[in-house]
Amino acid sequence: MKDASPQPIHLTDYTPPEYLVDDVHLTFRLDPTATRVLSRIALRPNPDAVSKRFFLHGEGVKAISTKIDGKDVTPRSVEHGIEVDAPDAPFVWEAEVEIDPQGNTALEGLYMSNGMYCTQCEAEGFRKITYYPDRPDVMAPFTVRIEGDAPVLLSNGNPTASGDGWAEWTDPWPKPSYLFALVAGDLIAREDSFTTMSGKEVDLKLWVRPGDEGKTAFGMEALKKSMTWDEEKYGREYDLDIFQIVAVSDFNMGAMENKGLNIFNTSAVLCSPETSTDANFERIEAIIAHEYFHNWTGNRITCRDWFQLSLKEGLTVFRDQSFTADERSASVARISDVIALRGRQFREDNGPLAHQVQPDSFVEINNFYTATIYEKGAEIIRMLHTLVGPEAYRKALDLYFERHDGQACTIDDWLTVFEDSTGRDLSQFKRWYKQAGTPRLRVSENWEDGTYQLTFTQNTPPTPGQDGKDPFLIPIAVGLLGPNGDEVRPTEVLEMTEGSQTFTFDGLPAKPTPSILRGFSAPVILERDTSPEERAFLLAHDTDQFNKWEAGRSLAKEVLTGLVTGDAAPQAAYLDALATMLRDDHLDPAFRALALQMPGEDDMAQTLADAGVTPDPDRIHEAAETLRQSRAEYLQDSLPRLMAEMTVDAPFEPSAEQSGKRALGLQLLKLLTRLDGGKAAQSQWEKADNMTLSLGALACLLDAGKADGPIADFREHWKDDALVMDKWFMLQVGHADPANAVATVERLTRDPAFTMKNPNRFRSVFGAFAGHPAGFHQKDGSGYRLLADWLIKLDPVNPQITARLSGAFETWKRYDADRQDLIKAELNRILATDGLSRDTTEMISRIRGA
Ligand code: 0A1
Ligand code: ZN
Repeated sequence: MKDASPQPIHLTDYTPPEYLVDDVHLTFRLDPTATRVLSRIALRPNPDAVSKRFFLHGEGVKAISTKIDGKDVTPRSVEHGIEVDAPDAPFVWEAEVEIDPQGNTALEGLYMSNGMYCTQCEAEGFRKITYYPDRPDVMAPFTVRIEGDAPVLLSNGNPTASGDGWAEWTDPWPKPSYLFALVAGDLIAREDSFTTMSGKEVDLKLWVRPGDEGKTAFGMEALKKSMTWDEEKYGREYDLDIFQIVAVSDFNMGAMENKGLNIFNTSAVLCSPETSTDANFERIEAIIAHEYFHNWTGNRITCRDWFQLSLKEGLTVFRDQSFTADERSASVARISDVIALRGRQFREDNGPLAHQVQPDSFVEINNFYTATIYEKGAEIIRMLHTLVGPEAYRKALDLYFERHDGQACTIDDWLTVFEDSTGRDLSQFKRWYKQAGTPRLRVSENWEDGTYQLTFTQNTPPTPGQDGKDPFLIPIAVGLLGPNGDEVRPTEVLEMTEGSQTFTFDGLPAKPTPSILRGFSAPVILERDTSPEERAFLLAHDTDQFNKWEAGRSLAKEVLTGLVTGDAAPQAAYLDALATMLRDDHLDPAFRALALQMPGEDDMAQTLADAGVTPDPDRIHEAAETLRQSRAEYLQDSLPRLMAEMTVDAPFEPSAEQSGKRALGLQLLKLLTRLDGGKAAQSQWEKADNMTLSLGALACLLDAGKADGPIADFREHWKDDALVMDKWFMLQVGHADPANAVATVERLTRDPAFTMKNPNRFRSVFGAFAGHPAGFHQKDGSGYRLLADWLIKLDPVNPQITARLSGAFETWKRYDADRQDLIKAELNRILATDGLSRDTTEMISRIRGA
């Protein structure tokens, strides 16, 4: 519902809860349109409270009865809930309310997906289930009784009793309401077990809809690996008798870490070689790890309030990234993480949605599940890890768990733990949480009489509401290479604390070539005037895999910039360096695949904008096409041999090794398609026995304009598999010729399999459209109009997804005045929509600016 002017909430307004909860009993009498929720909650006044007001959140719930200590009471309706006169002593609150799961299309609270009941309570969904102090600093043990005719009835914790048509679950660990979960439906489980480090047996169950059992094996293995890893690397043991995962088709996000009962978007857990790509497998493994790791970083220690969101998310992303690095190739994982960081977080930090990792205020918390909170938050933890070193990091984490187990904490608590355990003063480091924007780090060098100096200057551009910024503490990992390519100084971490600072290296026989910001040791933009020869040298010799890749990437961007701004043909030196790298069979194929991957068109648009050039999406697209063609022609002779080397003969495994070969093989196939018009792709399409290779071949056939038959066959073959159909939609949008992109999207929205109600399906079309800059940024504004039309239609159905996808417009200030006018008109049209949700109102207003 439209709030006239949604009011922000401020971090500084935090006050402790007036009442604490000792115990929660819930009974659910399930019914698709009229579920009854009975609650019995034991409360007591909080001695630390500053007021005595008894307030309970509650939104869209119909009260049937409300009682205090057994006596009827009449609550007063206030914003977001109710107020009641309550004793200044412990008491029991009881309520019976009615809710409508079927009518809940926002997928927040209790809703129905594919005939099953499920919940999503983070951040503020519990208040749509019943009256409750729905804030993360109120933690309580829950007992839940579910009554319903579904064969499977689940909630958090351990099963404590059941009978015909009912089941009871008890979660002994005090938790905030956002971690509550309930699932009921016709489900079947893959079952397994895990013995923890202290010898306790834990039942593991992965619940799916009948028919999906064949897609659960990998997820279960990933879960067991995650449990082992958390014991080995962080000393964290699981703490209930059972751990369950449920796959749900309609879900706004990837997954949710509800205590003992994680709920997953089907796309984030279900996979099989026939239906899923290597990238799907890798993402699933990471998400399962992420949600499992939340059991300690999020659940046992949670957030005091939502301004502390990155306390659990940044840390848990860092943990899942470390897990992936350990399970797969560390350097490949790091490069992939940085590509994602730049693509999403740098983009956010550069535009109207830039915000602090710890914001000072927000309107709708759902709009703050962002790349900044998650990915930049993880970068901050990584810098801390770099600065203190792995042993001190582990000691600090031990102290964190010991000191704060069972508490709802702040980012300050976290930093204090590090200060206490390492003796370091982290007050300057804290600026990473409080200052938004991506620092630009300029570097210059000086070589004189055997002394080498690097001078760094940092500068962070203004972001909305924050003009001047103080210098950050930046860990800069540097190594030096000698003229023959040998490493003359191994990696050393320089700690930059000033706005401008010089570091000196003595005793070098010759002027070295620096390798700066190794491993991407800080989330900054490094600016350095350097020659293509030097970058080619680093691409050939750097021992740091990240910087080796980075050298190739910056060369490619330079070539693209030349093509966009001046028609300069790609230099042979660049192509030669690329070819040498590609043929180097000491290099992991996964690394080579990443090194061959083109810089994204959105990334190029930002790079040009940073250099003061107004980006033209069509020209960028054409430049990328030209570069691809040059690469294909230059590498022509190497392609057959390399492709043969990348063939996997063994049965499909989603391992790092096999997936690396397939990734490089597909990059090569793309090049070959430009030369053979799709012949090789057609043959791969016919032979492929796994989704990675079929989808890769189909993408090439689309590029070659030879996909009509295969697209129809694919649809027919996979029409009953929603996750594969999502790929079918996404691929056609992503590979549409820019001039046809709008028409392609329009056609796909008329496909009978398109629906607005399923977030995965909607995103597969409109997320892909927003991710295709040359298709979206039509000069006549038709792309903007189309997206705005659909956002307006989606908003009343699902405000969260609408708000999230409005981020497609966040880069609008980069573009020319005509495009800006067209976008602004669409932003205004969306904002003028009657009844626009608070989520979308906030996002579009922030994007548009004052
Ligand atoms: N905490 C989950 C992500 C999540 C966040 C919000 C949601 O609804 C608004 C749902 C899930 C995670 O980090 O995985
Ligand atoms: Zn998370």
